[in-house]
Amino acid sequence: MTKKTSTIAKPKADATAARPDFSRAPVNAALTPAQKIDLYRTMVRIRRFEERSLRAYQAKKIGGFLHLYIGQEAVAVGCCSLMGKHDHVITAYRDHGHAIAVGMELNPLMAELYGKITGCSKGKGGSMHYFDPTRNFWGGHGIVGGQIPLGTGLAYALKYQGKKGAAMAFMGDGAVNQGAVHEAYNLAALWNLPVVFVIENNGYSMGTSQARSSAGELAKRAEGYDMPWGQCNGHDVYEVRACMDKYLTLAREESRPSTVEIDSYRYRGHSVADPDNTYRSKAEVEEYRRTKDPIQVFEVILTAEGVLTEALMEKIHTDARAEADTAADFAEASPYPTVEDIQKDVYWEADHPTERKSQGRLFFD
Ligand SMILES: Cc1ncc(C[n+]2csc(CCOP(=O)(O)OP(=O)(O)O)c2C)c(N)n1
Ligand SMILES: [Mg+2]
Repeated sequence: MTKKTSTIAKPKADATAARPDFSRAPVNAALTPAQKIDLYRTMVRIRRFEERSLRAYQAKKIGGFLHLYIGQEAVAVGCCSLMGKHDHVITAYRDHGHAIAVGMELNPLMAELYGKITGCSKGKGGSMHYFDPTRNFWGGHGIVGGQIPLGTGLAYALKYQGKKGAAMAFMGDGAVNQGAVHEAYNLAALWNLPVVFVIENNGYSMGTSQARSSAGELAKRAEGYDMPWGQCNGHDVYEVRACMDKYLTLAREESRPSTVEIDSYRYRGHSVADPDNTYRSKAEVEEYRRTKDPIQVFEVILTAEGVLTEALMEKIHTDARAEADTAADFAEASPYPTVEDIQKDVYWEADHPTERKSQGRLFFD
């Protein structure tokens, strides 16, 4: 194997600029050095996985959609790192970061992108439909805002079953304009459900900026439903954790819903097939990369804390690259689903014909 030169971007002047210090928030002060490195490693693994998947897409190994999360890693990692046994996560189609942050392995994730039977959804879901019920991860949904009523249902189940947990229902800034989101807000508030609605505000819904599509403060709409709400910067994983801890505790301890808007940015196009230069400038993207990249920001913080060294940083990136390459090899070597597999896992009734009680036709001929 050829030796790769390091591609770690050295922290630039602006990434090191003074920021509010969230390291002392109780939820961060309680972290061990190893746990802090784990947060950093998970962000790096997400990025390396996605960079590798982009190369596979460009090599025509992956079909369909591929919505990259690059630039937003601190949001999923910060939120999911707070999960307890009874906490649940549901999100939209930009789901790779959340899947890795809840602990899913890279092999079945990459295989899913390749449409292989070894994928986490047996190759039938693709990029937008990662699932892992064993890790309380409920997808991966393609209909904008469609996951929000489902996430509210996860919270309803927790309350119904008397479990002390919270559901985190993630959505983009574009999704807050969907009617279903408001129906979900209403029921969550009316029934005091333990859900945190997380708006990942990356500034754009496809090619439409927030300024061109949405009136007012997005999180503030929660006020109309008497729900508490908050906002935070999603470029600093410590800040995400400090903010989300408050609202998750409210959900778990008092069964109160809330809305949290997390400011973020995506560096890539809406999906890899979309042109990216028609609605924002290269300078804008570059400015975010230079000043707010979540991985670089955390590198600066952990280096100042004496937790991260240059050598360890290098090793984490090298290992993550190798892990992503291994996942691509695994996906390549895996078989496709067979024709017989196509109609499996679609309807419970079709997979359990002897127990079926419903009438009618399940599939078209
Ligand atoms: C109901 C519905 N309308 C339109 C679309 C097409 N569509 C896919 S993604 C998207 C933009 C959503 O933007 P946002 O919620 O900000 O999420 P982001 O892509 O930024 O993560 C649109 C309009 C869809 N998938 N579902
Ligand atoms: Mg958006």
